[in-house]
Amino acid sequence: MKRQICMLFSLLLVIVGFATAANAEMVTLYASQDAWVDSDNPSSTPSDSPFLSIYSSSNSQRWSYFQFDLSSIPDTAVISKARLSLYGSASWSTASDWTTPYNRYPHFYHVSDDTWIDSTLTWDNKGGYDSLLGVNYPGSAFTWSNAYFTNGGTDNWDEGVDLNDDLLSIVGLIGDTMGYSASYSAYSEGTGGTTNGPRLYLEYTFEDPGPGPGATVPEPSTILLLGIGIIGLLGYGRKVMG
Ligand SMILES: [Ca+2]
Ligand SMILES: [Ca+2]
Ligand SMILES: [Ca+2]
Repeated sequence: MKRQICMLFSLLLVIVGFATAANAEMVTLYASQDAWVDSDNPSSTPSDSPFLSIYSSSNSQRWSYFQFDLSSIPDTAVISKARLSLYGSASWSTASDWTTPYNRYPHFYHVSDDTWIDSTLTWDNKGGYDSLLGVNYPGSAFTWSNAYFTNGGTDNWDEGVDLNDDLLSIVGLIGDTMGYSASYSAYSEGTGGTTNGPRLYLEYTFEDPGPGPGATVPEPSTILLLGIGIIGLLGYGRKVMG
């Protein structure tokens, strides 16, 4: 009897594990528009062909804006993972300080105002930003690098709002370089398109995350459930065979 209960419990864990793992949908979205703005030329729209620019020094700033069309994702989806991926390279005025500090890397923030248009966006007419979504840690070689949204998901992003208005706007900037200059260039949607252009990788489920942090079942616990279940079944099988 004890063995049968054990086996039933193990089977249940396997089923729950598989169900949770199979639930996530993955999508790749390409930027529908992007643009950068320059504090040194506050009323003009710099060309983003081929590159977008994010730059900071003691007396000037460049910010890059991105927009993604979320209409393909159901309004009731719960985003479980998100990362903004860019193809570009970074440089800093002092090479020996490339690895630190954290502030010197491009930070990506959520922008509530979706009404901007990349052909007319300027430093003077740009909108503000609210929560930090993630930080990108690019190297000096031209390659892909990612800004993983906080905690792998969207703890700082009320995705319900953006899934309803169907647009996610993001700005990338380097807020504080502690007296050095820091620069990041990346392919724009206009030049890179679906080959090297900005993209957003999203993973979503339809689970209610429930109250409090960590209520969504994270991947490691799914694997753990599966693992415990399979070990339980193997153990039972061995006992029966022996
Ligand atoms: Ca553009
Ligand atoms: Ca929005
Ligand atoms: Ca929608």
